[in-house]
Amino acid sequence: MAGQKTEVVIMIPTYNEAGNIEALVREIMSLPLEHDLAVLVVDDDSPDGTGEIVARLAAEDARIRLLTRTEKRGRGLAGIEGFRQSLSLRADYIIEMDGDGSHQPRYIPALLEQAGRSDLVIGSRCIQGGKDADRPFYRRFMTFLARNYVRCRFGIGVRDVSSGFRCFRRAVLEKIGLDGLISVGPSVVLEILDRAHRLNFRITEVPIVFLERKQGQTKLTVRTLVQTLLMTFKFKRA
Ligand SMILES: Nc1nc2c(ncn2[C@@H]2O[C@H](COP(=O)(O)OP(=O)(O)O)[C@@H](O)[C@H]2O)c(=O)[nH]1
Ligand SMILES: [Mg+2]
Repeated sequence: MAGQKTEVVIMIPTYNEAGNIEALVREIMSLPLEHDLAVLVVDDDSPDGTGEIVARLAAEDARIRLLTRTEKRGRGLAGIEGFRQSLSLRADYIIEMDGDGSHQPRYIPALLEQAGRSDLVIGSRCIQGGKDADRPFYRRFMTFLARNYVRCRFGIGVRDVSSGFRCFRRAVLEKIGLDGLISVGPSVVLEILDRAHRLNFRITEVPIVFLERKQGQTKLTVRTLVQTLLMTFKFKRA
């Protein structure tokens, strides 16, 4: 990945996304961008064959990479390893996004554009122009409570604290200390935001319309949501 252009790595953690990943990766690779783009899929050895699909795509295009994890599974562990690898790929900007079709590649240019003016840009469902998927009332209510709880707990002005569609300047991931993160699961999204906020990085939001996942099932149950919130008590506040 040599050259003068800005290097962007799109990091996608996956578990059982065989029905979604190929279309997503192809759409990302066809974006008209000035930057040098690489896609890194971090798959936890999904039983549905997600890894095999990505390996096939990677064989066709050197800008597509697969990192297969076979140790302990988890959205958090996968994301942390993916960020580490992204840094070693010399990325200037690292974008994380879900592999289920909820996060649309068409917002990547807007995230990158805004990243010229701030350190961490969040794709936000909660600002003007943003929208969440049409979900059942109880699910939206849970999200509403969780989000506001986290905003109070962290004392943070960011609205969409739980968004996993975000663009980091390299320096953010270098300074937050990936090795010290304790999240195994989805709480990693909150833990990284908390650290970036406490290190006084400039955090801004750009609107995104979040779609319902295309195929397959969410791994987020009410139990995971509660576990995620409880994890915030364990984050190191040093
Ligand atoms: N590598 C890895 N990815 C995961 C794991 N759990 C979830 N993901 C991925 O993280 C993203 C978000 O997960 P999802 O189940 O859609 O959660 P939701 O969007 O909050 O309902 C998707 O791309 C998942 O495939 C995991 O244990 N390991
Ligand atoms: Mg999802």
